[in-house]
Amino acid sequence: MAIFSPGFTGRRNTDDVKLPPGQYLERGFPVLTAGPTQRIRTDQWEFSIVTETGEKKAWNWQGMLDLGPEKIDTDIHCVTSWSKFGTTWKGVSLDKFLDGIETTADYVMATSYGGYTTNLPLAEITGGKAWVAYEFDGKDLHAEHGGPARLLVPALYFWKSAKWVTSLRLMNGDAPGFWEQNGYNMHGDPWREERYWGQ
Ligand SMILES: Nc1nc2c(c(=O)[nH]1)N[C@H]1C(S)=C(S)[C@@H](COP(=O)(O)O)O[C@H]1N2
Ligand SMILES: [Mo]
Repeated sequence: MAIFSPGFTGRRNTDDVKLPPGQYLERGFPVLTAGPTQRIRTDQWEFSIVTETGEKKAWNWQGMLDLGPEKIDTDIHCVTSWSKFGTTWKGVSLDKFLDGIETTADYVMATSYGGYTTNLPLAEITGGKAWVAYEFDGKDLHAEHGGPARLLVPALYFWKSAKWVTSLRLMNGDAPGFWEQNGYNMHGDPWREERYWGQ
């Protein structure tokens, strides 16, 4: 049963419905990077998955494209409180990279060119929920935003979407990445407002 207080007039507009708690709507696309922008040429780019037993499977740029890209239309949410609606991307689902890889892991550590790391539950990046994205808004992804390719995990705060991603390491058990060692939440679900340690 719903309880309404006197004077309750409902939501102000549809934006509120799509905004996680504590977030505001951003029209621009802020750049947030710890450290320098990485500049990686697609002919030198590599993406790999390393299993918990040390087996490595790697793709070059063309190998990534050959897996079959798709278009993604999604909202994104940064822990610094901005959200952006209806962003459009092109990328390859992590399901396609993980297909055929034998693992009992339940977490992954994403690692980027430049050394940035972030940890994610495997369950949050499988089942059509995460991509290696290389186009934004119909154009090649700018280096500032993680081009030539970045992780895109829109169901979690955007620090989990590692820019210039180059590998996923499968792990039995969780371990903190860069921001997770510095006060950010191990999980980072914006709808549960998991911003920092202890939330
Ligand atoms: N490699 C790398 N990836 C990163 C970061 C970073 O500093 N280095 N910052 C994260 C954070 S905190 C955010 S909010 C988003 C910002 O992405 P944007 O600059 O494209 O908005 O990238 C995430 N991925
Ligand atoms: Mo962020």
